[in-house]
Amino acid sequence: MGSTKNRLLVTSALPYANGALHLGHLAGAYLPADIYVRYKRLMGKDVLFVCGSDEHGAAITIRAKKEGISPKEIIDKYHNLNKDTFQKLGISFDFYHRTSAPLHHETAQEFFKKLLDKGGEFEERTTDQYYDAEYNQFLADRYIKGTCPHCEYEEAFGDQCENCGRDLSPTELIKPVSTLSGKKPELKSTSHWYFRLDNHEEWLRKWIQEGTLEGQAHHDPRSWKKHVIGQCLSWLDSGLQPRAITRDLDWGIPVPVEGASNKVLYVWFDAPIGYISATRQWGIDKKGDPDYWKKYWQSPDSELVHFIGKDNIVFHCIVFPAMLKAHGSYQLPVNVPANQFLNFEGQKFSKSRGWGIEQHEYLELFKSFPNKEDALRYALIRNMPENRDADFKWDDFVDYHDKELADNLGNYLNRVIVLTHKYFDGKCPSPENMPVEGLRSLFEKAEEVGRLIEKFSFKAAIMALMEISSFGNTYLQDVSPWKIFKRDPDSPLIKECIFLSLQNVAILSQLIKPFLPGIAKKMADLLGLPAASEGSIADMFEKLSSGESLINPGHKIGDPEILFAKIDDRKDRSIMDIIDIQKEKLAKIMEEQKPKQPSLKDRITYDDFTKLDIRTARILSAEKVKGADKLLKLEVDMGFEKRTLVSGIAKFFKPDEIVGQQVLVLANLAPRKIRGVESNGMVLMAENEEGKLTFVEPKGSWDIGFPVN
Ligand code: B3M
Ligand code: ZN
Repeated sequence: MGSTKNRLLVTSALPYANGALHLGHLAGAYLPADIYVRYKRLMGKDVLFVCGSDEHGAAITIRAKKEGISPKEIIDKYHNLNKDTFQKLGISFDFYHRTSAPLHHETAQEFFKKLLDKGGEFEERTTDQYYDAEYNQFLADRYIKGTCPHCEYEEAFGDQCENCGRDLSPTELIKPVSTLSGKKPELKSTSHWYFRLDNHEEWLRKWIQEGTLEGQAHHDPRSWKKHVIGQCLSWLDSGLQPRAITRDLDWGIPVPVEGASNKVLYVWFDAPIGYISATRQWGIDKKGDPDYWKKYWQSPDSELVHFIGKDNIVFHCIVFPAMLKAHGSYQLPVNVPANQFLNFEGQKFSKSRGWGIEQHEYLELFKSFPNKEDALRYALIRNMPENRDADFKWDDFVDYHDKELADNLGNYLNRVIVLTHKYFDGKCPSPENMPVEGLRSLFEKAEEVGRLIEKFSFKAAIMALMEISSFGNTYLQDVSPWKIFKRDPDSPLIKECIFLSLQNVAILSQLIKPFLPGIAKKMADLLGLPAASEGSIADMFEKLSSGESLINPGHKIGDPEILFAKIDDRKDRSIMDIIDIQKEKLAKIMEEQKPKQPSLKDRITYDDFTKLDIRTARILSAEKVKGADKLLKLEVDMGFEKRTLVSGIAKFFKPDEIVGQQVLVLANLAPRKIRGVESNGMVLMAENEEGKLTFVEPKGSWDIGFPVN
């Protein structure tokens, strides 16, 4: 099962150390990676799992400036918080590094130098960039805000509009403003190094589409998720461009070139190299060998897998592989099983709106809940956004725990343990004949869970595992040893049934290890089996495939114990109360968001409505009305004639921006003079709570002069 390579290096996206992580992050890039590495370790593989804090980038400096503290204070705080929280949630990194570490700076600079010295990979370009004269500095894309040219969102950043999600470049923004001084930035020329990504397009396409590299098979492209390949191909189809990999900033890794003072490596150039420096540091600290990392990065005997969220696909599937290939000594990832996003109760996580829950908050809130880590892990795996966005709901969280973990798994385990005590004094009975067929069928079911994990289908894998438990419950019910006992207490059927049931719970106690490590430990204790150890799932498969049992006759198991106390319990509401408070909090936020009940105008009849003659039209030209800062004088084409209208929209639209705009015009409004201009009709606008206006227009391009009924 799985690949034949000896070593496996797994990475999870390096979180920015400027904030806490929420449950969506956990479900996206950390939990799936943890399941995978735990499984691989239990299969006896040499696995290294690295991650760490991404501590550069403009977002960190902006936050520091806003809070009036140093970037160092920010990164220290969040590095420690995130590292500690991951550990509490059982994310089993072998090493959690940070990109502010000296070894990382050195590694990233060496990488840059290597590509620079090689020639042909970089080019220097001089371009005009926004500069804040008051602060004497060039502005990183994130430092510039303005109106998005696509959706008119006024708070768009210079690199991306968070409203419509489109990538932007700062010069595309309408009304750009520096977030430092609040003033309009000026354009000034500066030079930067660009990575010639365009030179890598051809092999990247083959590598992604066919899984080949330099004519050799590299990986099976069918093992990659469709949405990952789709995103990569759409990038490749639109043509790769050289990308600037340096910035004018004072926070980051200095560009290792004489005379390049005040320039640092772009955060997305250095961050993925963070995976390499983490491996280097681990090798030094844990193996005492400064070259140990090469076994994972530079040996064909090792495989690399990156776990990330879908917003990082391009960097991990196109840019970083191109960097690694350009360098020449590195292995490329064999898979990048990116997840989609997790929403929270139907909306995006949003810290500013208080919508969602952060990982450390969850742990704090539920500190009195003994199963909190595994209950959360289960809920997130059960509903993992593997191929499409998913939604976390508190009601599901309770149901998954109570109806699946407690009613199915917990109940099954309890029944088997109780029956073993009842009929065999807590010892595994010895069946008269080895139930070979029964064991084989259990083996097949167990193998299926492993196969699904190998395919990164963690949700299906945990459901297959729960199926094994349901199957066990049904089998117990079908045989009903308690009924047989009444007729014939010495029946060999009872021994066989309890023997097989014990094998089945032993299988479950092994297979659950990668998913719910805390519960796995409790199950192993209850069954008197050793806790997780490297290779123990491989040993299990080995035994099952040769028809051996996992629990041998005579083996003594522990006393029955309730593994999962239900959350939604009528007597003990302690955990349910916490959830209810969370739900109430959300309901309040929803209430505040609702548009306030408008006071509607008096009712009119249909005849009244038909008196309005509303027509489709198009703006031909627009100009400011002298002496009135709110008004624009518009020339509109009504199809059958041209009209002049005066409209109070100057605060929201520049005259030349709206030429060609489709509009609806109330055409039979009596003409009136406004500031000396006769207005002959009215353009219909929608207005929001803050008084912001937007045009109302027919969908798509529409003929003009036609009525709206
Ligand atoms: N820090 C971006 C993110 O959290 C980034 C990932 C870096 S992985 C090399 O979305
Ligand atoms: Zn936008």
